[in-house]
Amino acid sequence: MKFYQYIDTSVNKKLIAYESVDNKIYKLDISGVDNTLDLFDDNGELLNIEEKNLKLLAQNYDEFLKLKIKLLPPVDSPETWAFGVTYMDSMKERQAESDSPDVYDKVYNSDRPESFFKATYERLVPPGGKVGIRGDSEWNVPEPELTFFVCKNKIVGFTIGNDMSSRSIEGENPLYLPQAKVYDKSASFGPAFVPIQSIDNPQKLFVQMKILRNDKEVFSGKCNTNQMKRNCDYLLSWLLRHNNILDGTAVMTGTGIIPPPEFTLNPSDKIFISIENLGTLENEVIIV
Ligand code: DO4
Ligand code: MG
Repeated sequence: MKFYQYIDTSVNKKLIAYESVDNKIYKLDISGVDNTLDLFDDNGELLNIEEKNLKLLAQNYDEFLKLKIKLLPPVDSPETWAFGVTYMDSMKERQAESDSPDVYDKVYNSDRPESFFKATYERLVPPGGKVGIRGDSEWNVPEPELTFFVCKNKIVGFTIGNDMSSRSIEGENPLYLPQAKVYDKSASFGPAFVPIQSIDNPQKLFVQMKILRNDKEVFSGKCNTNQMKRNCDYLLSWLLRHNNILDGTAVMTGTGIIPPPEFTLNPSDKIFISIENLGTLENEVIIV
């Protein structure tokens, strides 16, 4: 089961689509449900979807994309937060790029994880939209990350996140992290909201990223969320400490795929991030 948010461009209306287990896509019509957050009751439990609420739109996701629609972020997340250095490979790569390698080793081995604020809703790039690389950064990468959603302080579902990052700015000085991570068009997630009930084990999901330049593959890499040092529940428990988390908040859980040091993104590159059972998030790159 998956949910999408989209604009029907023929009537300029925001709507919700529901993908059933047999991959058919339906328009969801429930009175009082205007966005995916309305699907949750006061305890953060998902409403029952009944056949009478569904109208067939497309036989599958590819057909859905061919309709007169524009995808939106699958949840109206008021805030997006992110964790870092949750995979051994991420720790090693940051050490290699930095003049201060010890901070990464320390955070990887501490109880307290690294978390940072990534984006407000207005700053999010929708699925299929253009993500940014900074005009003042020479070394830029996408970071493919399992992303969870929080409602009533618990994890209610998952999606695919792209934590766009400047390696040169962070590498120059770890205190520049907010500039390396938070700038125009630096965050995207989607395409679907997948309720937690539809995911057997979030700590055992295959993650893949490929990057195309002029239709040729210039990078491909993979990892599995079972390589995360800290699981999603652990990350959430730290995020909630002394910190009021709003319903619908999205949380990126760190990258396990890092392109080699000689790789940097170019404008017009196309990024494809796939996570098992969650779909594929596509973004093109522009300079901001
Ligand atoms: O320390 C930098 C942030 C790391 C990060 O975003 C990641 O590991 O995904
Ligand atoms: Mg990251």
